[in-house]
Amino acid sequence: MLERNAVLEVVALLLIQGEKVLVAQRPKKDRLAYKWEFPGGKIEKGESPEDALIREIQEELGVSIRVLSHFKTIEHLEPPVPLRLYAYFAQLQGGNPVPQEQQNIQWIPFNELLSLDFAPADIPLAQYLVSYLNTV
Ligand code: 523
Repeated sequence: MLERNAVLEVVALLLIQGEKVLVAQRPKKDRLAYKWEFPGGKIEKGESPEDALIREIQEELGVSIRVLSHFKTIEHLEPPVPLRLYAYFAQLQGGNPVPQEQQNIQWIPFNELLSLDFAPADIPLAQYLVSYLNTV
């Protein structure tokens, strides 16, 4: 049970292939219906962020990943769901992501990323990512 005012700890995947990055659209019944996000989900009790990301991506996209490095932690502390979003670069271990929970996914070119209608916490993350990608 989430405590009042507790901050939800969430992980997000930054998966890059060529000049594209993978994004997912939240399902329609959701509070953030149709918003785009970097795939991931809640860290469970006792789980490391890396393990949470591996588990979430297997559940949501049916693929295993290797976590490479932490990129940024975004604090989006506004109600109704204050959250801390830990974003990691990772690579696929084989296979291609296939949505397991009826969500839409797409590989979007870096230069189109900021035109997506992102969930609030993912907006600054996308901005940091584009800035970073422009320097490498
Ligand atoms: N976000 C978010 N951005 C983002 C993710 C992965 C999650 O803003 N990139 C938010 C959306 C929800 C909360 O974090 O408010 C939890 O994400 P969710 O619902 O994808 O976590 P799951 O998959 O662990 O949740 P269940 O479907 O309930 O298991």
